[in-house]
Amino acid sequence: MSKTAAQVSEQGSRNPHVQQWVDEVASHTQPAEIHWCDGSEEERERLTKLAVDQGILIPLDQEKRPGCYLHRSDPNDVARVEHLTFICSRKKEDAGPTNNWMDPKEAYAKLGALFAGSMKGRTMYVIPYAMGPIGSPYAKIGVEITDSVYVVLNMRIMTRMGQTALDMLGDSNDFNRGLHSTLDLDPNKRFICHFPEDNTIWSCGSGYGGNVLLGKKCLALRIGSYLGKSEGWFAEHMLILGVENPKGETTYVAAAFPSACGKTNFAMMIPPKQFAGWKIWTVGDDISWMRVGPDGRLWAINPESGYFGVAPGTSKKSNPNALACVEKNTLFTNVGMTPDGDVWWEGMDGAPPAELTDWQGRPWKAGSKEKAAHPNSRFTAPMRNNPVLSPKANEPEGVPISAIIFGGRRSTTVPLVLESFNWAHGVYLGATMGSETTAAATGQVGVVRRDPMAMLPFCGYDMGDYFTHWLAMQSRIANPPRIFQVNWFRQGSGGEFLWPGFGENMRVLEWIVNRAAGKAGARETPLGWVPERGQINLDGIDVSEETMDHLTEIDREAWKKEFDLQEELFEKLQATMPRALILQRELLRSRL
Ligand code: GTP
Ligand code: SPV
Ligand code: MN
Repeated sequence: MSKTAAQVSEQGSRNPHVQQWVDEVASHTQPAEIHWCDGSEEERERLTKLAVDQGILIPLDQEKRPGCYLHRSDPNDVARVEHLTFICSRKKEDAGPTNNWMDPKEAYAKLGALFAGSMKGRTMYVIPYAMGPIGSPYAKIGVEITDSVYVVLNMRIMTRMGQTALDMLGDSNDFNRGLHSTLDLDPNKRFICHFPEDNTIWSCGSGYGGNVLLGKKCLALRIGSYLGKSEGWFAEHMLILGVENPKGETTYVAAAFPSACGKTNFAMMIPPKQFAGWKIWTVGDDISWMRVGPDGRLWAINPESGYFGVAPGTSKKSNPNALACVEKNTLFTNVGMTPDGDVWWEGMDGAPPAELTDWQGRPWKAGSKEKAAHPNSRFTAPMRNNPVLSPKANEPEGVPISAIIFGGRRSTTVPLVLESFNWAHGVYLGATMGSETTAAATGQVGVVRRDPMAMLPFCGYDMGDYFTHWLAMQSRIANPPRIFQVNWFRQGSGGEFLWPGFGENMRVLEWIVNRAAGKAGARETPLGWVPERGQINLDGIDVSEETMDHLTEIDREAWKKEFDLQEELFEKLQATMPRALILQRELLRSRL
């Protein structure tokens, strides 16, 4: 462990490009030592012990939760920071009006000054990783340099990390260069910068997941979407699941819901007992990379290998498979801890324990007004723990997608489910999607904002150009998936959810896969096709046909207001908004 930086570095990667870059970064950040991550079990054990010794990880009861640890982040560093996230394209227009932009020269200078000497006395970790199954023609390689052992241990779960990724890279110079330094967690020195033209990410001043696990939102979505545009594919904030029917036929679906709006839950749901013989298989819970296959269909891979999931609300009732995922080898961030070394969060089964340690390490008592777990507390769990992991999750070619679903969190206006009239209309539905903000990003929670295709915080280039890309792909997809919109979050007058959600979403999904197979009836409305009365199986749930009518109703007055709210997005993006979407808007106006 006490070798000099140069010695250790020499034994590391033989890839000359990685080597040269690591040397450059080391001479700039001046770490005490350099550790090349090999991804081995021995390495995990050693680094975990180190993290425990340094107080970065707290061991949980190893009998109850083998291999599980708790991490408490700095209370000012618990979510993504959209206002400190920048797209540093050479031209400002290329970032577009929905992204923060910084001149790349300025960004390199500003962050370069913060990185100078920032790893003095610390270990610099070099993490080679693959996004996508090893050997997949669609996978991409990244190398993240970080001074955080927490990042290393999380990346080990979330990506295929270590020697295997270096082997896949070979001598190529085609890899993402990601640099992260924790600094002193001063929010004034927190910047998440993306340089799409350089395939580079620089992140400093944070230790929170989405800001620092650079393979995830930074590479797989922001840089990925930019690459997707130039190379002709999609990088999307979508879960991927397989729905198996009682005949054993599996249909694959991809769904984009904004952060903390139900992707993990939907991706691993258990169908209700009325759906005997139906099964859901998880391919991915957050990100989908999709390409056109030789058969003219859209094929999707999940670039990740773990789940960085929202803890609060996860229970035996809502998501038993997620609970199974976190039984072992899981890192918990900012949840509560019970006196016997287990975890707890709001919305878990049963009554809260009388006493706890809260997410900030303070004593907490049942009945306290403060939350024991932070609303954006998370678990990092390996996907192999998932009892319903799809047998295709590691398939290099991915799975063929038959339906794409867009969904937001809307307490009013937006119906439970509808199907678009065609591809361009489906793109319009995704593009104009609104959703109430959540705790996944810092800022006000619960305000409706436009979140096109759940990609507002994650599109690495101009959003109007992104819509153009979606429209242009149609001509390349001979057998396109059908496009749907859903809303699980409509509320009644007392603020209660009208739709039971979670596993019961299977009832809506059944209609969707049947429609995608051309097998279910529908009624035309100004917004799209909706299920006819009786088309959604309501056996065994307490949802009356009247509530169902309300859930699928289209209130023209509310929709006129919604139509005006969408105008803001069209105005903001007027420079590049594709004509086809302006036409869709005109068509909707006339239908309304
Ligand atoms: P990210 O990891 O942030 O991208 O989020 P996600 O989309 O995977 O969100 P997740 O599935 O973790 O859901 C987050 C929140 O939505 C939790 O509080 C859930 O309880 C709630 N939720 C999920 N599905 C449903 C549903 O069908 N109905 C209702 N009412 N709430 C739901
Ligand atoms: C999200 O916020 O959409 C997440 C969590 O999936 S993070 O990785 O922090 O972005
Ligand atoms: Mn997400």
